[in-house]
Amino acid sequence: MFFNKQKSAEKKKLKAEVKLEEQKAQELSQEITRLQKEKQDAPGALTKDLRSLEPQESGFFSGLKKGLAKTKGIFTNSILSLSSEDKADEAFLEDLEERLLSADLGVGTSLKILEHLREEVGLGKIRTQSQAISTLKVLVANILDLGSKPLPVAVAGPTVYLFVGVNGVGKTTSIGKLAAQYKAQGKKVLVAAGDTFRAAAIEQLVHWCEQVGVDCMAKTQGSDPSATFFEAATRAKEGGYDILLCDTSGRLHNKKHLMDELSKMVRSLKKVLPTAPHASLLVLDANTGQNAIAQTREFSEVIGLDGLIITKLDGTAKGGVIIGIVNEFEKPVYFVGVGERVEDLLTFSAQEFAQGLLG
Ligand SMILES: Nc1nc2c(ncn2[C@@H]2O[C@H](COP(=O)(O)OP(=O)(O)OP(=O)(O)O)[C@@H](O)[C@H]2O)c(=O)[nH]1
Ligand SMILES: [Mg+2]
Repeated sequence: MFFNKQKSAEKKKLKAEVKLEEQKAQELSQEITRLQKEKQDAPGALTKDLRSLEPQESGFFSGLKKGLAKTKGIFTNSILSLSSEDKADEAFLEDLEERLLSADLGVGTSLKILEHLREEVGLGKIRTQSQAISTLKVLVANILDLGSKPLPVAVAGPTVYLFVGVNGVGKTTSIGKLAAQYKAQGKKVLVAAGDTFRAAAIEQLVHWCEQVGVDCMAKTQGSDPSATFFEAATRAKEGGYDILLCDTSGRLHNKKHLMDELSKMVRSLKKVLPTAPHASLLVLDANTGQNAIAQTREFSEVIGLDGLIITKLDGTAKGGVIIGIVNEFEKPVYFVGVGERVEDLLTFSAQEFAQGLLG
């Protein structure tokens, strides 16, 4: 009897492992397609039409659903369609832990969750697998709520947001999407092109601003981004703008001189608007995995981050990285990117995210 039980637990575990491997293979092939597409798009990226600007059907929930589809895949199959009869035994908890690690929550966060679940199982508060999943949902929502607070706004004058992050994470695209949202709310928006390294970067931002219909403050390639921000802040203040969104060039978090440049940009904004930037937002690509932790730490040390934007959730099964980062840094996530279209930037909600992932 005992051996039969053990055998069936082993079988179950093996099956779950096979499923996980299949999931990983699928993910890899999708990543290859994505990289091929990015390469194809690169030269013409600036002229790429913002198909997105045409009104689309997808609302908030379908957006989140689409964005979380791949990560959710890790938890679906057996785990979210459990019968309330199934016992939350050790084999189940081990399987769950594997899945949390595959969704890239990170070792520390996965262990914290599992410790809590095991404790509740030990106390008899959790008996069945579906009870364990319900508790997991609450735990995830609670972690995501850590450090959550509203996006700061200026008491008077323009509100300034500074966007930072490593190369290619989606800073410029997120600014374009946000500019569209603020404009739709009737706000007067100015965007500053602080990525002066490449002419193409300035053109990309100008293109977004034209498509969205907001003003852009851009100087020539090679000019000092701090000077651009000084002029943009002056224009925002004198021109009665509500919002100033500042784009910066992608920089490696471990390159000291590039990181120091950010402090100079902040000082430059403060010369005109002493309380600016009202939020320094780190943009992270959800595909980055656990390296996002190192990026958050370094940027936080240099400019004291106020919050996070996590992009490209739609392209990854590793969306659980959000849970790991919030658990570690207790920084609010303000927006998530779920695609390339203008409406594919969603205001983050811990409850909805937990529900979308495990519901
Ligand atoms: N699928 C998907 N693609 C995204 C998302 N956000 C941005 N992208 C794409 O990612 C690529 C890079 O985006 P950018 O906005 O140029 O990134 P960046 O951080 O400004 O890059 P650098 O300025 O070079 O550092 C573009 O092809 C975007 O369309 C997202 O949420 N989902
Ligand atoms: Mg950019």
